[in-house]
Amino acid sequence: MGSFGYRAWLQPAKTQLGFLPKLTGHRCFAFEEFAYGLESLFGKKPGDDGDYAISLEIDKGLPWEAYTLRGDLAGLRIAGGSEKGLLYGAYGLLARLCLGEPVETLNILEKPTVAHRVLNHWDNADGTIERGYAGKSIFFQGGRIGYDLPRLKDYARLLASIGINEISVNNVNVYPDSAKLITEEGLPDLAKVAEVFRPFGIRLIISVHFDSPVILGGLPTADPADPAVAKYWADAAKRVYQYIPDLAGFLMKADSEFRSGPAALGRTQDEGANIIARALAPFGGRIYWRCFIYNCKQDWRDTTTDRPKAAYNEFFPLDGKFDDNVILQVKHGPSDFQVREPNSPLLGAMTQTHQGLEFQITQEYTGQQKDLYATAVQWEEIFDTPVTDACMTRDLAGREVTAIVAVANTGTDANWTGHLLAQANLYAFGRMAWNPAQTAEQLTRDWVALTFGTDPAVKEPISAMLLESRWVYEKYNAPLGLGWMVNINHHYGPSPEGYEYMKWGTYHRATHTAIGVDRTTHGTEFTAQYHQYVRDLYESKKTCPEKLLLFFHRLPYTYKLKNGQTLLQYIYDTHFEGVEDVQRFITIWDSLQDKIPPEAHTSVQERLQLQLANAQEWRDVINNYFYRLTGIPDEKGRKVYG
Ligand code: GCW
Repeated sequence: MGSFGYRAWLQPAKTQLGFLPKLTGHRCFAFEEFAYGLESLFGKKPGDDGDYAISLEIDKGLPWEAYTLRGDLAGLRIAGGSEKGLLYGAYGLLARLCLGEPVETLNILEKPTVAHRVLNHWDNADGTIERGYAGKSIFFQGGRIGYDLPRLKDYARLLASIGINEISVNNVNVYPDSAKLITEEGLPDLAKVAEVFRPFGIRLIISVHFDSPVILGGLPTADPADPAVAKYWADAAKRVYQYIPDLAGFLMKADSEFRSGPAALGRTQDEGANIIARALAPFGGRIYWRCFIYNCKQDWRDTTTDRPKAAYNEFFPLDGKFDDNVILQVKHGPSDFQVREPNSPLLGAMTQTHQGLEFQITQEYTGQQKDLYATAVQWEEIFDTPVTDACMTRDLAGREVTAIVAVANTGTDANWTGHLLAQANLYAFGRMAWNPAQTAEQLTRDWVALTFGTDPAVKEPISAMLLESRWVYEKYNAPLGLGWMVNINHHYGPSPEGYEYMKWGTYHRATHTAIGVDRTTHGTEFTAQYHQYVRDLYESKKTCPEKLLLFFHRLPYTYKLKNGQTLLQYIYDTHFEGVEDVQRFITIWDSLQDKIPPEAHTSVQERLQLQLANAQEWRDVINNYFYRLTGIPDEKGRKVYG
C-alpha cells in the first residue's frame, strides 16, 4: 500500500528533524509507536547515539487520557496519565514535529473534553457499506468478518492518532448475518478485530438487532418486560464479554425505518434500552440507543405530522428514566443530516440523560465524496448554535453530552475515503470530538499541512478551498434549509419533488406563490420544542438566521431578504454562483499541479470535474423548477431553461 493517500495525515514529514532522538522512559506500546513514528515519518531510528533525549513517563496526577509535552534545550518529556495518555502524547508530539513546531519551547497540556469519541461504521456482513462512498468494508467480506490485517492495523493507528477511542464495525441496520456477531459463531472473529484495535486504545461496539431474543434466541417475543428476554440479553452480554472483555457496549437502532423496537410492542424507549443496559452493566458496558425515530409511513396529504418533531416527542418525556449506562444518540439536526438544519431541540432539553451527538462524516446528502465538502465547517456552526439561552453546544459537559459519534466515511479505497480531500473530514472529526472548541480553520490547516506539507503556496489555497466548500455546496443545493430536493434512495443530485409525494415526511409544499413549512407556533409548532430563547429566535422571520428561513417558515418567492433581494432571486443567484465557485476550485487545483504528487493531483482533479457536472445539474434543475412554478425570470437575464 505505497500510495500517497494511504498514509493520510501520517505522511513522511517534509521537514527535517533538527536533532537525533534518544528515547528513554516507560517501555510500552506508546513507546514502540513513538519510535515507529519517528522512523516512518522522519526516517530516523531513535538510538543510543541520539543527541536529544525524549522521555515517556506516566504521571498519575493527570487524567488518564491526558498528556503533557514539556521541552527545553536538554530534552523533552512526554507524560501521560496512563499508557493511553502516553499514546496520545506520542501522536501529539509526532504531529507537532511534522508541523515544524520547535520542541525546546513546547509546554502543553492536552486532555479530552468528551469521554467517548466514537465512529460508527455502517458496514454490512457482505462487504457493502450503507451510504459508503469509498469502496467496500474494511471489516467484512462474504457474509462474515474478513480483513487485510496490515490495513486494519494502519486504520487503527490513523484513528488513534486523532483520539478516536470507540468504533462500531457493523451497520445500525442489522441484518441476519451481522446479528450473529453476538453469538458463538460470530464472536471468535470479532474478538480478533478487537485485538487489533486494543493496543491503540480503541474499544469495539456491536450494533445489535432488537429482535435478537427471537431471531437468535428462539424466544417468541423480544418484549423487554418479559423476564425471558431480560435473561436472553444477560446471557448474550456474558458471552460477548468472555470474548471481548473491554467491549464498549452495544448500539441500537430501534423503532426506526421499519426496524422493530419497544414501541412496536407497546413499550417505551426506556424500557427497551434499560433491559439491555442492565445486561451490560455488570461488565462496564453501555448501550448507545439511537433517537432517530419518526413516522416513515406518512401520507403526504397529512399536514399535521411534522417529522422534525418526532425525536423530541418520543424521548423528552422520558428524561431521567434511562439507566446511567444508556447514552441516547441524537442526530445533530431534527431532520436527517441535511446540508443545513437547526440543532436538534433534544440537545438543549435533556438534562438528566447521557447523550451522544451524532454527526455524519460519510457524505450521504453532502456530495458523496465526489463533491468537496468540509464537514468540520458545519460541525463548528452546530457547536456555535445556541440550544438554550446562554450556553452553546460547545459547552457539552453542561448538557450531559458524554459522547460524540459520527458515521465513518472510510472503506477499502486506496486512500480510505475515495475523495482524497475527504480525509480532512475524518481527521477533523477525531480532533473536534476530543475538543469541540477547536476551530474548523485550525483543524483544516493542520490536516492540509500534515498531508501536503507546510509550504504556504500549497497550504493556503487548499485550506481556503476546504473552508469554503461547505458554503459552495450549500449554494447549489436545496435553498435556505429546505433540504431533501435530492434524487430518491441514493441521494445524489437534484430532484425538487423527488420526496414530495413519498411516505418519508419530507415535504416543502411548493406552489406557484410560496414554499416551505411553517414550523412556528402558528404552524406545526416545532419551534415550541426549543428553549424559550431559541424558540423566539426561530419564531420570527426577522430574527431567524436567513440560511434557515425555509426550514422554519413558509414564504412567498417575493419575500425580501435583509439585503433587499427576493427569495427567488437569492435562489437563482446562489445557484449560479455555486457553479462558478466550483469552476474557481478547478482553476486553483490545476495551478497546484507541480506541487502535489501526480496520482493525488489527478484523483482530486477528476472528482472536481464530477462536482462541476453535479453543480451544473443542480443549478439548472433547481432554477428551472422555480422558474416554471413562478414564471418570474432571473433579474440578470441568465439562462434558466424551461
Ligand atoms: O439518513 C438515513 C439514511 C439511512 C440510514 C438512516 C439512519 C442506516 O438514508 O441509510 O440507515 O439515516 O441513520 O439510521
